[in-house]
Amino acid sequence: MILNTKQYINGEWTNSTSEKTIEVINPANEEVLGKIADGTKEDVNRAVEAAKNAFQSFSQTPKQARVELLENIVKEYEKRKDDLIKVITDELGSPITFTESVQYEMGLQHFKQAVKELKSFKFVEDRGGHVIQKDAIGVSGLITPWNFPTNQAATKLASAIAAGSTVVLKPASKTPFAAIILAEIFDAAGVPKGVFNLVNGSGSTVGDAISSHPDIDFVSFTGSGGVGSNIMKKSAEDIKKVSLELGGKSPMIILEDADLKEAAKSAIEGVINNTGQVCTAATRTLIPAKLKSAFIDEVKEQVSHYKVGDPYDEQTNVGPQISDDQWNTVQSYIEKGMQEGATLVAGGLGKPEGLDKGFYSKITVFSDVQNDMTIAQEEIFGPVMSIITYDSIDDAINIANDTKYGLAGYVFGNDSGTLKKIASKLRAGRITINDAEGDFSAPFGGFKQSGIGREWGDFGIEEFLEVKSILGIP
Ligand code: TAP
Repeated sequence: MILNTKQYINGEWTNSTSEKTIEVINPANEEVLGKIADGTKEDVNRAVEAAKNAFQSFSQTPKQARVELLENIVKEYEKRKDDLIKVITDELGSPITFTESVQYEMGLQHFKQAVKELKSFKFVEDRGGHVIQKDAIGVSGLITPWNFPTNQAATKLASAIAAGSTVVLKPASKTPFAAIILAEIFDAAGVPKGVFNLVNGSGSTVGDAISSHPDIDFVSFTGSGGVGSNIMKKSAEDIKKVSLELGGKSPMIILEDADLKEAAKSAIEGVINNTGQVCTAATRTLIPAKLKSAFIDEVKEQVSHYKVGDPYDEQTNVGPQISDDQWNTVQSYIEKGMQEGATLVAGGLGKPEGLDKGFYSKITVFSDVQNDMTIAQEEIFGPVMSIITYDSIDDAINIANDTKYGLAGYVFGNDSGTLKKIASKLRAGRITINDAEGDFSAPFGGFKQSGIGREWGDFGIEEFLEVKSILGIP
């Protein structure tokens, strides 16, 4: 059992002002994995004070010093590879191969990318009549979800350090142990006292105290829309800047000339990766009406080869949901899909055979989904695919855009003109054509209710900066 009930404040592991603890459950076996502090408002106050004091000097450090600091973080992160992979697999239940290739790797890439960006980033620019100077925004509160324990924190932390902002991080209380290792990494990398502070505890206490603290200048949040909206309201009291990375209901448009086998593989992986607990998951699969039965046959055949089960088995593709609550949520959406008249093609209610212990769902595929059904409109955060048919390209674009979200969109096909037209008309922050490789310099964030602001690369750094114009320099 992992017992770490301390907070990392001002460069030291200190006791929380509360003796209460929160239990962390391993979702693959339902056993208690460890305990963390159930932090308090007072803990947040201490962390903010440390971050505020550190800001005075950290915001003025030369760019080269921050490049070197980020390079040290990269080195220390790589040294902790095995620990991070184990802890993420245990606390999140993500399959070991996915933990290594995606969970571990994405966290690392954000720090590496920040080094690259920072080297060429211009904090001062002479524009003729005036000079633009970009200053670190101040103290930032970072509130992160459980679905990518290092990636979600790393994108914010790397940008904050690059910009010269000091931070208070509150990770999800379901997956706090990867964040504790991040604190150890920052400590070992020589991050100055007070620049990085970690406060564990519940969202309703610690998260709320961050959103309403008058000395926090910026809250960068990733998670659910409801909490995001709440954070905005709290931050409005003293006009704090917020950035919100919220949910999605992203479409994958498969065109008539697409390779159906490849497209089906990508569509399945788009809903099962990380057990469907991905904000950019391609949960609505849009297929030409005339290809419907061929596509369903292909999906049915392929889906039977994917394995749900023990995260430590290298053959496993899909682990458990994060919690019993999340499992119940997924079940209720599957039930709703059946009630509203969608056709169940694979999976369905209940746990897969032989997996009674652990929060495992079946990989579930629905066809005959209408875009106004609940399963096509709401974020499920489970391995559930909704197949929707379309009649023309314009019809596909309309269906794709007909949701309150706008985080991502995916297009599969061969005609460059059609692909470009669709990419330009989708109202979403990230469009991926034909399984293009990820790019950590490309901005990430949503249109509509998927959020406000952008993370990753230089756009991510800009979020942690204020712009000052200086006129009349002699
Ligand atoms: P949230 O409740 O939004 O949790 C995200 C973060 O916000 C966690 O650190 C949480 O702390 C904190 N938080 C909770 N209440 C807060 C408050 N009042 N003020 C400030 N911070 C607060 O997400 P969830 O309940 O874990 O997941 C629910 C649904 O959100 C999922 O089913 C999914 O649809 C969506 N979700 C989206 C994303 C992305 S990437 N967009 C990620 C996760 C979940 P605690 O962990 O201590 O509660």
